[in-house]
This record gives sequence, structure tokens and C-alpha cells, in this order.
Amino acid sequence: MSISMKDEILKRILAADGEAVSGQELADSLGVSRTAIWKHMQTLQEEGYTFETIKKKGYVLTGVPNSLSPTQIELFLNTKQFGREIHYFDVVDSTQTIAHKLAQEGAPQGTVIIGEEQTAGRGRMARMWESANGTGIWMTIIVRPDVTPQQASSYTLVVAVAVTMAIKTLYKQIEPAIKWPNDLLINGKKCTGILTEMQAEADMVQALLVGIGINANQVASDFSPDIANIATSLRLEASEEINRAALVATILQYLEQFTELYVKEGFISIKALWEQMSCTIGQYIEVTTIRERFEGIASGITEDGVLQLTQDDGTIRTIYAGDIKII
Ligand code: BTX
Repeated sequence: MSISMKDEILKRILAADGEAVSGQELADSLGVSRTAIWKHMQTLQEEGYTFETIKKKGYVLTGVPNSLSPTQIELFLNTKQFGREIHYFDVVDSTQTIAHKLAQEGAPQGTVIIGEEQTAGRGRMARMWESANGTGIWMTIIVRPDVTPQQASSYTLVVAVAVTMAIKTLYKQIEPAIKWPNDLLINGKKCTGILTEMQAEADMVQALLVGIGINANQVASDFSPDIANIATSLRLEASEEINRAALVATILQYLEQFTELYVKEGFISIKALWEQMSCTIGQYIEVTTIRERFEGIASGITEDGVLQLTQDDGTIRTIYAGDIKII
């Protein structure tokens, strides 16, 4: 059985978006017998797709397999470079570790590393990132933008915009808000974290390793007590099962698009979108950096993606990195 024929059938059924697709029409338009179509449908069911067969009308897709295999993602992928090479694992320590190694070995821009489960998923400053099996999206994308290491520090904001756009596009009922610099919140709880690491020489970025962790299909009891009060999942907020493969493909598409813009025109080309999606600007916040702690109003973001804080005495401080708490 040819894989491409099976994928073509699946693509058409997916494109019908809940409408029935007739087996006879599939057979006619693809130039094969009804029996051949039926056999392909059997294989798809073995892979985890579920269909309802409606008499005289055809097949309706009722469920997709819960997998982020490259085949699943490619079905939805519409990019030139991003996601065209996918390394997919059942269990990894951290997709960041694998990405570092692949980047050093010369992996091209857009290479994606995905693990269904991470045993040592990490956040910033060696914090842990809970990455249970099969429920979330745990992936790292290797990006090689032609920018200086200094400029690259605003790339995390670009990633946050791309992920927010993708979530909003597929799940119109939810609207994540970006909490500077690297979290997406829904109703005040964290659904996504971003970790950008860098391989660089003095004045040149070799690679950015963009780690994205998204809570997709967890239910409340899936979170450990440590994060149960601060974490949420897209499924909990959207009240529907999340098609993780479609979401990954949509993220890659936005990220490719925004990365091109960012390399050509800098952060300023994405600044307005970021401001629209941010829940940070205008808030009274407490900032913790490695060295100190202070507070004030998050008064804006600069053209370079640096956060500006206006303190009570009117002095303006610029913040390049740190954690913030809205108080
Ligand atoms: P962060 O340092 O901003 O956030 C880490 C904090 O978030 C933890 O201390 C904990 O309180 C909370 N947390 C941990 N796990 C979760 C979760 N699943 N949902 C919500 N909150 C949680 C954020 O760092 C950056 C995370 C990047 C994760 C990706 S996954 C793919 C890639 N591989 C890898 O090891 N990390 C990245």
C-alpha cells in the first residue's frame, strides 16, 4: 500500500473539516477502487484515527491519534524550512540537550526535536519543567538567524508572539496573554514556557535553541502538587481535545514567517503585535534579577525588545532579563 495514497486520503478527510467525504468520490478522484480506499481507511484506523461512517454520505473524521510523529505533523505543515527535519523521540532527558548536539553537528535552520516525554525538562536558571508523557508539546527548534548575540535576546518575544498567534488561530475561544519575557498565561495561569539558549561567537549567533513547552491535553489532576495552582492546559481552557500535531505545524508556520521579518527588520516589526498580546505593560510589577529586586510600572517595551520600568520616583530602568510578578 502506498503511503502517499493513504496520506492523500487523510488530507482530504481532514480538509473536509467535519463534513462527510464519500468513499466513491475518493475512489474516482484518486483513480483507485473502493476496496483500495476501504483498505487505506482500515490502516488509518489501526494508526489511531477514528471515523464515523454515514450511510450514503461517507466518512467523517471523529478522532486523530495522540502522537507527534513527523508523519502527523507533516500532514498540517505548510512551511519552507521550519519542521522539514524532525527528530522524534518517545522519551528524552531534555530536547534542549539533543538540540545543542545537533546544532553543533550543523543541523539546518528549522530542525525540530520533539519528545513525547522529558525526564529532565528544564526552564530558565535550572528550574524544572514538568513534561509528562503524551500530554504536552515538548520541542526545541534550531534557528540560525543572521543577527548579533545582543540582538538575539529579543527573539524569545518573537517566539511568544508566534505561539500565541498559532493558539488563537486554532482555538478561537481562548486568548493567551504574554507575560514578559517567556510565559503565556490563560486566565492568569501558565500554559506555555519558552526557553531560548544560544550558541554564539563574539559577534555572531551560530544557533538559537528555542525550547517551547506547551501544556496541551492535561486535565487538572495531571499536574503535580508543585504546579497545580499555577499551571493550566489548552484543553482545560478551550474545553476541547487539542490536536497537538496541527498546533506544532501552525506554530512552525508563524515562527518561520516572524523569523524572516525579525531578521530583515528587527524586533520593531513585531513590537505592535507583542504589545497587543502582552499582559505586562501598564501593570505594577516586582522584578527579580540575579542581583536585585525592585518594583514599578511596566511602562513599555523598546524597539529592541527591552522592558522599561518606571519606578515610583520617576526614574526609568531598562530590564534585559529577570522574573516579574504582577503585584
Ligand atoms: P521558567 O523558568 O520561566 O519556568 C519554570 C517554572 O514554571 C518552574 O519553576 C515551575 O514553577 C513552573 N512549571 C514547571 N513545569 C510547568 C508546566 N508544565 N506548566 C506550567 N508551569 C510549569 C519556562 O521556564 C521555560 C520552559 C521551557 C520548556 C521547554 S519544553 C522543551 C524544551 N526542553 C526543555 O528541557 N525545556 C524546553
